[in-house]
Amino acid sequence: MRVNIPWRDRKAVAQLIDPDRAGEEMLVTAAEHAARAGVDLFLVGGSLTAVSVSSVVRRLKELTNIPVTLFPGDLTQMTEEADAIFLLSLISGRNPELLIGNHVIAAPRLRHMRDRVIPVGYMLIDCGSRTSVEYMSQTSPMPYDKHDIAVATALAGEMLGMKAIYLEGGSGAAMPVDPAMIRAVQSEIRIPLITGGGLDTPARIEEAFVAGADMVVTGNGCEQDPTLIHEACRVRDRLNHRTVIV
Ligand code: 1GP
Repeated sequence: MRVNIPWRDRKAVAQLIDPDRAGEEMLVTAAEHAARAGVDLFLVGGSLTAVSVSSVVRRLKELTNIPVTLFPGDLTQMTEEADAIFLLSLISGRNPELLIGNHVIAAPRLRHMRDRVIPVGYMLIDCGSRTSVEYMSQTSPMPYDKHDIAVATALAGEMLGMKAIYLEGGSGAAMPVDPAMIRAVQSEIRIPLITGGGLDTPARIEEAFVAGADMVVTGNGCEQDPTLIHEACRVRDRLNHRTVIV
């Protein structure tokens, strides 16, 4: 099954499942809500996992028809069970392992699923709290208000062949990526723009979409309040169906 990244004519909602918090009850609840809400995509992955990502992906696929994309925090999270895999290059950082080293190690295993690999330029933005991604990647996040650096980095990612740019505030971020940064990046790149981290209210999700995000990712917020995913999908639908009367 091929997963299309939503392009700029249609906004999408992705729900992040942290494998370490994905017990049976949580997965059943998340799957039920996501299916009813009309979630476009599950992302599965985390900065550090102690459980089998394969079994989480398999269970989600048993429970719903929603496509599951891997969002691997490290090489141990690679599995062929997923419909697609975000091959993340941490282009905001200067850790060579996360720019090419891990990709070389993963490539022989990914060779058989290369049609399902989506290269993503992953940019970590400082959103007010020290995040697991920052520590685990041993990279500095990009300053919150340096929009010009974000634009230049995203453009470089696009020119290097990335199929999407992900502006990441970090899971549980105090505040989401600045909508002004989303707007600045979106207006310059031609590939889809994904953002996540701290999108835990419908208002924050709407702001990210309106600023130009093609796909929003929400994780913690849905774990704490399963109704958030319904609100997120309603915001998406309203914006997707909005017609401009001239
Ligand atoms: C993290 O962007 C995702 O990679 C989701 O973040 O858990 O804060 O929603 P939250």
